[in-house]
Amino acid sequence: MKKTALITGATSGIGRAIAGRLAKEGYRLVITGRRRERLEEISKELSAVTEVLPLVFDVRRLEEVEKFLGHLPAQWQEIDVLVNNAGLAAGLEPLQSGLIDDWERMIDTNVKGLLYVSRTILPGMIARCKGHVFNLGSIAGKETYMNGNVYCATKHAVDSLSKSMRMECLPYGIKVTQICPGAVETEFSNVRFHGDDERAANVYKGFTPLKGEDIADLVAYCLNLPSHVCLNDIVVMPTAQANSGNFHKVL
Ligand code: NDP
Ligand code: 8X3
Repeated sequence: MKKTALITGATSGIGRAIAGRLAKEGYRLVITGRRRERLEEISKELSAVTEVLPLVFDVRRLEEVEKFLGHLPAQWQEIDVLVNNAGLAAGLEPLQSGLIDDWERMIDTNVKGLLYVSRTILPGMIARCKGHVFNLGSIAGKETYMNGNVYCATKHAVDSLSKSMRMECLPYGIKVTQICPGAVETEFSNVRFHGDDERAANVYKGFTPLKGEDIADLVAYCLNLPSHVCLNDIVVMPTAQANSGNFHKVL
C-alpha cells in the first residue's frame, strides 16, 4: 500500500514542487490551497503519476480545516507525511507603519493555520505511532532582519513549535523536521509586495536563488533515511546568501 502525504499550500512554489516530487517518490497525495482552478490543474497533472485528493480551503479557518481534514474520506484517513507549508510574508515595513491586515494574515496563516492543521492530523499519527511532519520555517525564524518584524516573529514561532512537537511526539516515534530556507524564488515576494511583480523580481536579481525543487529534494532525502535517523532542523541557503542580510550579488 502506498504511503499518503498531505501538503498544505500546494498551488505554488515550494508546496507544488514537494507535491510533484512525492508523487514521483510513490506517495498518494492530499494537496490543499485556496485557488481552486490551480489546485485542480495540479491535481489533474499529478493524477497521471499517483492518486490525488485536492482540497480547497483556507488554513486560517478552523471550521474549514476541521471540515476537510477532520473528515477525510475513509481511504485517505491515514496520513503518513504532513508538510505544513502554507504560509506567506506580507509587507516589509517598520512596525510603526506596518499594515494591521498584513500582520493578521501572517499570524493567522503561518502560526494559527499550522496549529489547526497539526491539531487535526497529529492524533491519527499518534494513534498509529507512525508519521513524519515537515514544518516550513525560514532563515527568518533563526534571525531577525530589518522590517521583517512580524514575518520573522511568525517563523520564530514555527521554530519553537517544531521543537515542542518533536518533544511531544517523541514517545510515538513520529519524526519532526523543520526546513528553514533562505531565498527561494517562488510567488513569495509577489505576495509579500502585494502583487508588485517588478519589485518581487528584483529580490532575485544578481544571484542564483533556491528553487522549490531544491526544498523538495531535501524532503525526499529525509523521507528516504532509515527509520532510526531524523534530520531535525535544516537551514538551507543559496550559495550566494550567507544569512538573512548578506548576499553576494553580481548586478
Ligand atoms: P508561494 O507564495 O509560492 O506559495 C505559498 C502557498 O501557500 C500557496 O500554495 C498558497 O496557496 C498557500 N497559502 C497561503 N495562504 C494560505 C491560506 N490561508 N490557506 C491555504 N493555503 C495558503 O510561497 P513559497 O512556496 O515560497 O512559500 C511556502 C512556504 O515556505 C511558506 O511557509 C513560506 O513562509 C516558506 N518560505 C519561503 C521562502 C522563500 O524565499 N520563498 C523561504 C523560507 C520559507 P493559495 O494562495 O492557493 O491558498
Ligand atoms: C523567506 C526568506 O529571508 O525573505 O522566509 O525572510 S526571507
